[in-house]
Amino acid sequence: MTHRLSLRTFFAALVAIFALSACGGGTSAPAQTIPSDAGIIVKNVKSIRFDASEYSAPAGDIKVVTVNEDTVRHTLLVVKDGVKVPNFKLVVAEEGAVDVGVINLAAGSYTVICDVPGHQNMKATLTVS
Ligand SMILES: [Cu+2]
Repeated sequence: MTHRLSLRTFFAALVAIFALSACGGGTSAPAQTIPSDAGIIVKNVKSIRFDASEYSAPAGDIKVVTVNEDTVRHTLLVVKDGVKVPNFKLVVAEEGAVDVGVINLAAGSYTVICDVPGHQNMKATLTVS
């Protein structure tokens, strides 16, 4: 009896979720938007590249925003002297997706990469000063 009720609750919740996502303003675009206090904005554009080869930001906590304007999944990692900055990875799974993360960087030269297999050409310089 309890099992049957919880199953019914589950399906009711599922229906509610579908109803909510269907009423999201008439488009299928994700709800996430680009924050106005972004430190750097990296756009993934067609085909399999970043929108710029160089980005820059002031040292300290940097709000990194990645936007997917491509049709495949992309990631964003920051590399210093060949070593990935730990615990920082942004993922934009599909077109229109936005991901945001804060990374604390000292002044220096970094590389922004996407680690999706086959995307090794996605590299840009990040100059922190
Ligand atoms: Cu990529």
